[in-house]
Amino acid sequence: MLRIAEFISPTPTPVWKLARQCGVDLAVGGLPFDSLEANERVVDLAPLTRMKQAYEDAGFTLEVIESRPPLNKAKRGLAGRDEEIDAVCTLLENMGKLGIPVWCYEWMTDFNWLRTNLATPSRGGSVVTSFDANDVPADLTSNPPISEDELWANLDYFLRRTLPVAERAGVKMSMHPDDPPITPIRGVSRIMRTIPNYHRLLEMVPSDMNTITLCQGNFTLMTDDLPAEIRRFGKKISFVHFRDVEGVPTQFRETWHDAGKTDMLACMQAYKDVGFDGVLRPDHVPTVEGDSNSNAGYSAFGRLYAIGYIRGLQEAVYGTP
Ligand SMILES: [Mn+2]
Repeated sequence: MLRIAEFISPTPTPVWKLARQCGVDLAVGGLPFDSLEANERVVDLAPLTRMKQAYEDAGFTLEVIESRPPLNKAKRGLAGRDEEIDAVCTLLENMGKLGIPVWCYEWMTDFNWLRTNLATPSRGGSVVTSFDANDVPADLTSNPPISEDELWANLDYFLRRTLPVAERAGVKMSMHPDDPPITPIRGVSRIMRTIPNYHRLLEMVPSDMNTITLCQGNFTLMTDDLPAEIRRFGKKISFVHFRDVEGVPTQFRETWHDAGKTDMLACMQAYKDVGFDGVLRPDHVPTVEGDSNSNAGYSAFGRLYAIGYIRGLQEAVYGTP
């Protein structure tokens, strides 16, 4: 069954109450970077246990961890990558012990999601994030270029070490797409940016734990028929980011959930048709009147509209509970 979750940061914010007030009691969590005691790492069992307990004390079940320990050496194939991969293996083992079923990771080297404007005007004076390839800073990274072939080889190496651990732990590794889905950016190649590349990921190391995060904002820039692609990926989808955009991969802006290029109702129907069994969370939201844009895409009030809109789609497709 599709279930609605929210991103709940490990350190309490007003969203901890707002989400519950909207009827959301499933958390997509981070890692306990801000609550470590001496000699602890974020992948260790004790801080993960405390984090999970804090979510539960607030009424949330922790369904997904959507944060990563350092992985750039692994992505670049540098000395020290085995230590980074060992840390991921420890994380997966501990998630298994704690019954947290999905780890959302990504293969974006050097920098994560990238926008060139964090306050682009949207409906009624709200603001959204946007990207224009012409505006990417020249000094985005000081690292040398890296090729797509290298990224594939390093990903293969990573998956062959981690997926057997994930299988023993019963934790699904869920690959989030590159955002924006273009390559290269200032010499840094990106590979998780097309639908054929995603099928290559799934085929290179076959495993029930080798799964994907269907982040609609990125996937809808890879196709004009997202519902059809959702049906093709089917059971390989373990986690959904629900959001929308308008534009093309090199030049786009995010939109309100009801105002982008994608047929969101048809997507919801596709998840039902493939028997998606996992959590879906609103991804980036507009920043609205009276709210802060200091964490663009993750403002509190914008999520209320998103949750309500998604709940409506869910009831339209799945029926009222
Ligand atoms: Mn996403």
